[in-house]
Amino acid sequence: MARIFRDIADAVEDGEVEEIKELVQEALDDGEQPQDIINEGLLAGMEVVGKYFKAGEMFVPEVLQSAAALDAGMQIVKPLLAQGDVSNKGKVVFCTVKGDLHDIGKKLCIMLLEGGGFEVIDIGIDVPAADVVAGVKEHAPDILAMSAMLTTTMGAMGEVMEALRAEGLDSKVKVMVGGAPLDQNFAEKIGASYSEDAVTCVDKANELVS
Ligand code: B12
Repeated sequence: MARIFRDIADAVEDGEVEEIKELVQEALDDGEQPQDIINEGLLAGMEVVGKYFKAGEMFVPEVLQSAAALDAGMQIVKPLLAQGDVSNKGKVVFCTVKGDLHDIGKKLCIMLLEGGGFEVIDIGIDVPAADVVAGVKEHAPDILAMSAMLTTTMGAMGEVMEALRAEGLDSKVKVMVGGAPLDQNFAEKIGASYSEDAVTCVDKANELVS
């Protein structure tokens, strides 16, 4: 791995917000691609954080600091990703479901969807089914995208699907779900589409609007 990517990953791990900004800028000045900076630097660092968190060697405040550093880096590459395609392929309403506060993956998906020409309305984290339905009514999106990172919050996606059916909205909006504990099987069971990461999320969104 290039030195600069390793430095970015280390800075995410250490939650160094200011250092991240300088390093990401340096990488861009050196001609590195935004996608590589995200995957090989920012997310590689977050992966290490995830391992420490799981092992009980890092705690919530430190993980949040790393998340803030990751976000600071993403903000710098974001405008470059959005430059690629200015066409409007469709509208997406995106949320993290009720009970779940994780939003880093959601933000990354949104960045790449916007870069891929979609208009995205982020209705937040910890969003109850009734508010998701209200968001769909208000914005009339082509796609509703939902994220869940906890096995205990996956079920909330099924509740949203039921609420959409009850309101007769299921035939009007395509639903796409994702997040680490999910898989294709789960998505099929609740009647939604699934993709596993931010890159395939854009492919799936393209497929759903075509
Ligand atoms: C950061 C983090 C936190 C932060 C969140 C900060 C934030 N603003 O998001 C904080 C510290 C708040 C946190 C809290 C908790 N967390 Co946490 N957290 C993580 C951690 C370390 C990283 C997640 C992350 O951001 N990854 C980076 C992003 C880019 O990846 P991603 O989220 O997976 O998203 C990608 C894909 O999943 C996909 N995707 C995501 N959403 C969607 C949506 C669609 C539509 C599509 C198509 C794709 C898609 O694309 C994304 C980009 O490629 C993970 C560990 C891990 N390895 O995942 C644990 C983890 C998710 N957390 C966990 C737990 C247990 C908790 C807590 C319960 C801990 C506690 N005891 O308090 C709380 C719960 C709080 C709550 N109610 O939500 C567990 C979940 C276990 C489980 N299976 O249920 C994990 C797996 C850690 C572990 N191994 O124990 N956490």
